[in-house]
Amino acid sequence: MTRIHFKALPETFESFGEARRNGFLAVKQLKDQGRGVVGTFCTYTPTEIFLAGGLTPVGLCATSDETVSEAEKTLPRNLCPLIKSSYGFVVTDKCPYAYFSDLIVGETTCDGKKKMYELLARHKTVHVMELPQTQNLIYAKKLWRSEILRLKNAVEELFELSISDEAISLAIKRRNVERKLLKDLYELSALSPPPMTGLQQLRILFGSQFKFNHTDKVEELKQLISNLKETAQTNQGPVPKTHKRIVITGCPMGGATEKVVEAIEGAGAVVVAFENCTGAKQYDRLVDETIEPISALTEYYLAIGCAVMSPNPNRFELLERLCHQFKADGVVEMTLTACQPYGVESASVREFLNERGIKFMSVETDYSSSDSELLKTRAAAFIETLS
Ligand code: BJ8
Repeated sequence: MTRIHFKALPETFESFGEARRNGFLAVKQLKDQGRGVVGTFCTYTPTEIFLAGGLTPVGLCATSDETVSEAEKTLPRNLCPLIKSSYGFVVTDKCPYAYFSDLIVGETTCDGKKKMYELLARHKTVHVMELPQTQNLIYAKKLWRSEILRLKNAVEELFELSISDEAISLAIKRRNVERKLLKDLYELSALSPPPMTGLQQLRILFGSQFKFNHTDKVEELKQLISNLKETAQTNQGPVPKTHKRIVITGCPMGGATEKVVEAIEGAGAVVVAFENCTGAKQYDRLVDETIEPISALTEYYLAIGCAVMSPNPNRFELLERLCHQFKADGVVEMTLTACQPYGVESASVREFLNERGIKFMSVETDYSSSDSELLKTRAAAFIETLS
C-alpha cells in the first residue's frame, strides 16, 4: 500500500500549523495595546459584532485532554471532551486566550455546553446567546435577530463603545474575504490528486482562526493558494493519484483529533474535505453584503447546519455537495464521546449516504490517545472496502 510522504512544506504551511501557539503572543500584544478580547466557543457566534467594535474574537474550544481530569472534579466524566477540556483550560488559567478574554460568549447549543457556561460565569464574564433549536419557523429568525442585537448592546455596554451599522458592514466584508480565500484554498483538494494532504488542510483551517491581523492573514492565504496551485500544476504534491478520497463530517476537529485524519491517511487514503465546523460549515457560504447588516448576520448564522438544530437539512445538503465536488470514495464521521446531537444524528447520516451509494464509517473518540491503534485498524478496514 502506498502511503503519503510528507515533503518539505512551504513556510506558510508551518506558519498556519503553529498559528495557535504563536497567537498567544499576538493576543498579549493586543491586550498591552488596550484592545479588548472576546472568547468564543461556537461557529454560531457572530464575530463581526466584535470586529466592528475593534475587539479581537478568539476561539476557546480546547482540543487536548490536558485539563480533562481537572474539569472532571466539577463536571461529570460522561461528558463530551470538548466541553470538559474547554472548561478545564479556563478554570486552570492554562489557556492564554481564555486568560486574556474580557468576555466569553456562548450559545444555547447542546445541553452540556449551555450548563457549562453557568459554571464558567463563576470565573469569567459570560454572555450566553439564546440559539433557536430549529431554523425555518418564523420565531427562529425573530429570536436570533433579537439575540444578535442583545449581544451588540451587551458588548457596547461592557466595553463602553458604540458599534455602527457601517462598522458591522465593513467587518462582514473583511470576514467574507477571509471565508472566500479559505474556501478557494480547500477547494484545491477537489483536484486529482489534491495538492495537500488532509492533515495539512486541517492544520491550515484550524490555524487560520488564530491569525489576528486581517491584512497579514489575507496575504499569507493568497501566498499559500499560489504555492498550492504551483504544486498541483507541476505534479509535485504529496498525494498519489490512486489514493481513495475521503470527506470528513461530524464534530469539530483539530489538536488531539488529528489522530483520526492520521489513521485514514496512514491507511493509504487522503482526506479531501472537512464538512465540520473546522472546515466547510464555516466557509462554504458568505454573509450577504447587499442587505441590512444585522439581517444579513441573522440569515447567515442561523443557517449553519449543526446537529443541535432539529431538523438539520443544511448539514445533509452540504455533505452531499462536498461528496460530489470532491469526488469522494467514502465519508468518515467523527463524533466525540457523549455528544448526543451528533451521536444520534449519525443514524440519519448513514441512511442518507447509503441511499446515495456512498460508503460511510462513523468513529466515536475523545482527546486521549488510547484508541489510536483501534482507529488505525478501523480506518484500514474501511479503506479496504473502497477498493
Ligand atoms: S456549530 S458543531 S461549534 S455546537 S461536540 S460541545 S455539540 S456535545 S461543538 Fe459545535 Fe457550534 Fe455545532 Fe459547530 Fe456539544 Fe457535541 Fe460536544 Fe459540540
